[in-house]
Amino acid sequence: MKKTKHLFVSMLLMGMGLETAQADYTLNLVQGSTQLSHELYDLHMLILWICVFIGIAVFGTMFYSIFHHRKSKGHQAAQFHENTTVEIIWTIIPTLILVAMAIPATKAVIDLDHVQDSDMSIKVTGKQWYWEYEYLDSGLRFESHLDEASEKAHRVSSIDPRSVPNYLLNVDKPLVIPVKKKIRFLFTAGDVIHSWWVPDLGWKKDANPGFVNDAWTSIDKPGVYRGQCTELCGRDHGFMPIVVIAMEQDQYDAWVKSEIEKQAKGPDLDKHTRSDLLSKGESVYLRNCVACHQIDGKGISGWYPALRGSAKVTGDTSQLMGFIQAGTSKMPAFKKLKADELATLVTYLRNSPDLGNSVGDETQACQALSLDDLDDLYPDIDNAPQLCKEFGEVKPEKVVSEKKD
Ligand code: HEC
Ligand SMILES: [Cu+2]
Repeated sequence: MKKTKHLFVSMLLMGMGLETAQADYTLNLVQGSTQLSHELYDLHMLILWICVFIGIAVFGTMFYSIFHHRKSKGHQAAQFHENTTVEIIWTIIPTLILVAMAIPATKAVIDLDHVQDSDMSIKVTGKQWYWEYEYLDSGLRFESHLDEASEKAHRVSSIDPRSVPNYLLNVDKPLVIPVKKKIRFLFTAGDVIHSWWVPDLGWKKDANPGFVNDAWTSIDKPGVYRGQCTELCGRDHGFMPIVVIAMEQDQYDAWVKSEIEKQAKGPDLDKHTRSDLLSKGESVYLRNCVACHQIDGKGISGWYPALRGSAKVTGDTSQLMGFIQAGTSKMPAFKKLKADELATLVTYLRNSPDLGNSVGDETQACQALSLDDLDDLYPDIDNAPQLCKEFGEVKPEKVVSEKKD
């Protein structure tokens, strides 16, 4: 009995907690901000009211009959087995209702599928545990990870998640799209099944490895729309939110232009202070490594080795950089890291009190490149090798591939 009481009280508290955590929690479907979401909302309301009407009619008739024709009133039951008229009526009326509901429902399904005549296409790839967006028309491509504040708050118990704005619903780089344009999304995944869901757009779509699903949207008004990966099976889908920013076409064009310039830019080869290197390195670590090696660098026993006190981490820097770029059969390769990211990352790995390492050195971006590679890798940076000569010993990284296959 005591146990039941406890359970009841804790459920009540949980319910109250939910109420405060989700201030904008409502009972009904959200109306959303797109043509499709409005259509789906209207369809939902129509079907709901039909159900309400049927419910009232059926239960009303039933309760009326039970009450007014009760035995104590001396009512005699009517005997009409195999009454053809009644059977025809109760077949035809529900059929008509179903057909009436099927017409708008079919129209909605067809509209959902109508991805043709789009103004632009965006490929969305779900990965463990972030989204990758590729604008097929402009060639823009980037990753969208959980924002740093949420990442830390959910991993460090001393940080109160309630102090983080949009906790677990914020990303470091949102998806930006123009308003009033028909945008076609292509969904796929790089590893496991993910599911892309922004309630305001009215639909959600699975992102499956080896398959491409598509969907479209056209957002009415500028704004920020948030969502989540809603795939259930797997460890960290709850930590790969989605943020869509819709803006006017001219603002969007300016954004694309600046992003493409940023994308084409090589690494930042300037010399940085130690604290700068460490704080940038922490961001790189949180984006790329923390999911496996954990915030304290202790890893997960039996799965992901500890980086705290690891000989590989505290040993030779160029080998460490080579290892990170090459990966192994169990760890992904991080070729995508630019020289400045790699340099700040290894400085962080080797020297961060958070990870419990203190080698006492630092690595500048120039030292994460080999002199010979510089020109090939970054033809757009004038005189890159000259820039890096200043650092004296530039360490060519040895890429020691430990890939077994
Ligand atoms: C998907 C999980 C995963 C991610 C993400 C990941 N690692 Fe690993 N890491 C592993 C696994 C598994 C191993 C063990 C590799 C093996 O034994 O083949 C490993 C091993 C290592 C080692 C060697 C440790 C030792 O003492 O042997 C280092 C160093 C390392 N990872 C650094 C990184 C860095 C830096 C990042 C981020 C850029 C990163 N890892 C991201 C899973 C991961
Ligand atoms: Cu996911």
